[in-house]
Amino acid sequence: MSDFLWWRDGVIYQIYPRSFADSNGDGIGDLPGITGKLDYLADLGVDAIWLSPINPSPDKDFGYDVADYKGIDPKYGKMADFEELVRQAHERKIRVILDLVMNHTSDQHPWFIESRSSKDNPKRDWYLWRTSSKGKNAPPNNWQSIFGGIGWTYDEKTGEWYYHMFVKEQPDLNWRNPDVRAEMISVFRFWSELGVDGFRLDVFNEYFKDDQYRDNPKKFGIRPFDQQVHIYDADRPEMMSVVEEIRATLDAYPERYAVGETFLADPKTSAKYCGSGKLHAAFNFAFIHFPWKPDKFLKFVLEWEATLGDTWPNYVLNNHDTVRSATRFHAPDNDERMKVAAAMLLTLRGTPFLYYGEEIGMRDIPLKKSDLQDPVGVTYWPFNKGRDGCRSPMQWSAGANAGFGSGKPWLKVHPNYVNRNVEAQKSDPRSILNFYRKLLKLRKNTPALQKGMFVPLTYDPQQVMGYLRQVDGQTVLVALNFGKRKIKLALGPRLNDAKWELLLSNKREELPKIQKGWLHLSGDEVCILLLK
Ligand code: TEU
Ligand code: CA
Repeated sequence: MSDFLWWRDGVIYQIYPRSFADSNGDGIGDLPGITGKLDYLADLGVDAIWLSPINPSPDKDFGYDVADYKGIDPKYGKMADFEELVRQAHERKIRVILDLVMNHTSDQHPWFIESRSSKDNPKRDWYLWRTSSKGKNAPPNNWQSIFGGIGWTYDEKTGEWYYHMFVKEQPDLNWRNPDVRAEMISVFRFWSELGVDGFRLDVFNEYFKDDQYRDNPKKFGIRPFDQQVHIYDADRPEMMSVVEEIRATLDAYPERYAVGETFLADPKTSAKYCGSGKLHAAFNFAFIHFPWKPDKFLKFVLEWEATLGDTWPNYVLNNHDTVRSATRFHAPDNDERMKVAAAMLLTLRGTPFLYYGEEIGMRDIPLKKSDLQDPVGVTYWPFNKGRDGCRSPMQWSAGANAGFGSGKPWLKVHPNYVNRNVEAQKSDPRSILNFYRKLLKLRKNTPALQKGMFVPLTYDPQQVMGYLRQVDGQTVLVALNFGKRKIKLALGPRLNDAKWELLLSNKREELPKIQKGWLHLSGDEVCILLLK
């Protein structure tokens, strides 16, 4: 297709670099490891990879505490390794997206080390320093850290508090300082010059906080963080002009892309930051919170489509902060349910984001307290076990360490790797991996599945979801049975006499029974049909 636009029509695959492939046996995934797997990714059929942060980081939040925005952490490789990764990815028509964490830095960033050194240091104003009327005995206001405890840390040396939405080793930057802003914009240019195609903006709508530092109003909630309405510590109006500046910066290069991670957001909030002159896309994480019930998904799709207007949607079932979908949906080991989930994600109108291992149906690793690495788990255990579960090493083979690398991995491998791994699934025509490959290929070759409008059909909200995708005279029907039992999907009178061709199913090789406007599906079945 001549008008193919990679971030709109393609599929984006998130890699958690620590856990993808370890080339030098130190137990930590790295850039040469990723480069070595590009053929695998090309064969899978993805159009772009998004790398969770690879900048130098003391890893208090595993890369989301950055100590140098223009460098590569030596544990992941050298700048030359990154350039080689970009070159080889581009050779395979795979775009590269970097994760920029600009709400906060590491407390080991030279800027913060300077900033905390004295009140009159030129970098003092680069962070959010405040005094409190109660001195060291009480923080300047009621803002909380989402990772637990109050959002302020008292600094003995200068007798002031600094603010951090996340752990205390992640001080928030002062985006009102023009030097901070200019420095951050230069980061976009730096990586764009190196050929980076897109950016994922970590908690971008959190960059500004209330300039008067007012207390958040109270509401009912379990954790102290949830007992507040976050009107003064997020989504401040000043953000809009930064969004515009980011877009203008990227538009100086061809086909660059920015997707924002909207913090604490409903669809409306995510949508307002997107569109022409603003971000290309912003995440909404609704899908991550739903049980395996079609009505929830369909209702959200309709709301998201309506809210976005002419902004292109995106859909996410998994990322590095969330229990994996196969675990969340209590998917049986045969993977048929996860094939239905895959078909939904890859046939809705919008950019699908896959998370490494999703394509082989990886599950969360079971965690003991002694396994914990993530600060969220450390704080909230056992009420919340944190995010280590979904970050375990990619399962490449049944060999040592699941083929991840020769050294002991930084996080344990899921014991199911013996059977659930890339190598085993490659040679099994019925595997979930091969189903993903077929889906991605079908999507690539079917304009209606990429660009087509989304037309929901009547549905049984408890079990089945059906919709059409239509563009330029091509109509594709997607029928998804979320249940274990066989069921009929009503196609409606307009499609009563339609003739169909089977494009893809996980349960059959020939057309399903279609009678008097009813399509018959077996349990856990996906059917994708082309209108003749
Ligand atoms: O996430 C922001 C965010 O909302 C999550 O941290 C969420 O609060 C958490 O997962 C609940 O358990 C982004 C990154 O995706 C995350 O990995 C970072 O830890 C965080 O920002 C700070 O940079
Ligand atoms: Ca390594």
